[in-house]
Amino acid sequence: MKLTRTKGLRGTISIPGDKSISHRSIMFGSIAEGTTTIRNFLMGADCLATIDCFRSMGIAIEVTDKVVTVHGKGLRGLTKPDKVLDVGNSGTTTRLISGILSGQDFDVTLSGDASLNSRPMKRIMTPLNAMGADISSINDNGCAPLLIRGSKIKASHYNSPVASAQVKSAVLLAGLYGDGPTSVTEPAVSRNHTELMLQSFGVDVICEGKTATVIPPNKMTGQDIVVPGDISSAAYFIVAGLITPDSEITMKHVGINPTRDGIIKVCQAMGADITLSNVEDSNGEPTADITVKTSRLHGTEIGGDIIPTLIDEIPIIALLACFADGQTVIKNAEELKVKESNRIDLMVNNLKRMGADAVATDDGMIITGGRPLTGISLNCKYDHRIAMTFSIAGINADGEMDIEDAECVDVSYPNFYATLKELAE
Ligand code: SPQ
Repeated sequence: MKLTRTKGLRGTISIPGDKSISHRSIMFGSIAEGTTTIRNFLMGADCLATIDCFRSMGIAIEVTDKVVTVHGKGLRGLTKPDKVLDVGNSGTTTRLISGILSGQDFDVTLSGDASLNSRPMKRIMTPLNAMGADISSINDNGCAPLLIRGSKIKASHYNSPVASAQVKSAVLLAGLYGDGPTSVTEPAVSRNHTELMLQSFGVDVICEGKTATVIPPNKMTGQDIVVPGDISSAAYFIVAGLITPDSEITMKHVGINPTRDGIIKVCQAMGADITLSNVEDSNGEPTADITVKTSRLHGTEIGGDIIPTLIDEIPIIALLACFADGQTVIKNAEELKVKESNRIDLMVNNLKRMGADAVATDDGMIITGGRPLTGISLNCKYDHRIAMTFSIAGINADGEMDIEDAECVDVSYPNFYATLKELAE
């Protein structure tokens, strides 16, 4: 994909469904009784992998343009797949499904692409195995492929060393099959979609400060879900609207759950012209229309408890910082090293290649804004968030930006380039 400087991104767009919520809607619909309907489901490659996994375990899932319908079979209704479950590029699929599969009465093997199979899985194996699960790394390297042997799950409390919704969710989902309440305490609150959606499916989930507790239910009941627009996808157009001259973009019906809205707070702290309107509730998830206009920005410091609320937005925030006056310091973000790529290295190295003043630190980066950027040729290691970030960089740079593996945006935002083109016209 080749991109060159663009001016005046203008228009009103809808943002595809939230990836985290879409995954959970398929998983919980499958183990609930009755039908779950899902509107604005994200048809990205990661969520389609989750659908395929549950179809392989005997769940009928119909997909049309407008609605996905899951015919749930209850907590004990999954059946042994006759092949290895292919989790593709998706960490969420792998880690959440592992929690559910821990408590089944059959064995399963999970495997993904090269990036997925190099991401750390000990972080879920350790707490799940402590609950009585039997999960092993087939190559004995703490990564997928994983062999999960269905087991009896014991109620448990886990003090998680990382603020990770995937770790928290894996433990809580195994806890659905436990012999008593299971709780997780994290160092900072990570996204809470699992807790909110389990509650809407009728599960007793108690959230107190940094601890979430699940009480094993007798059953879960199918729901009608409308998935909010994904704030992590909106983030590319929030930043594009702020840094591209002569721009004004409105994004409709975007999720603004406080465990995900760190990007909005950071934009405000940097002096951005960003407004929220039409605030509504969608199955317990708050949503709003977000409008941004080209803005004069200044640097800021980002660290501590806000990090889990914007972890996937740090690549695009790093680009934003290149267009702000002064220094932006991002710290406590070491989790970026274990995403689809090492996002600290990939961002800093390539921003530097474009001419930016960017320095990698052990747990983040320091960026001093104001230097002009020039297009480069880039391989994103198939990381969708890196590809979208450098696409927005490319339309704000001199020369030509060439992204070799741009098709990886399909993981979370299949229409990304079409929407970018629409706004530029
Ligand atoms: O699913 P995957 O590949 O892990 O996706 C990412 C992303 O950038 O889309 C992370 F690479 O999002 C994670 C996010 O970083 C999705 C997620 C969830 O749905 O629970 C939680 C976060 O990960 P973690 O490790 O902090 O729990």
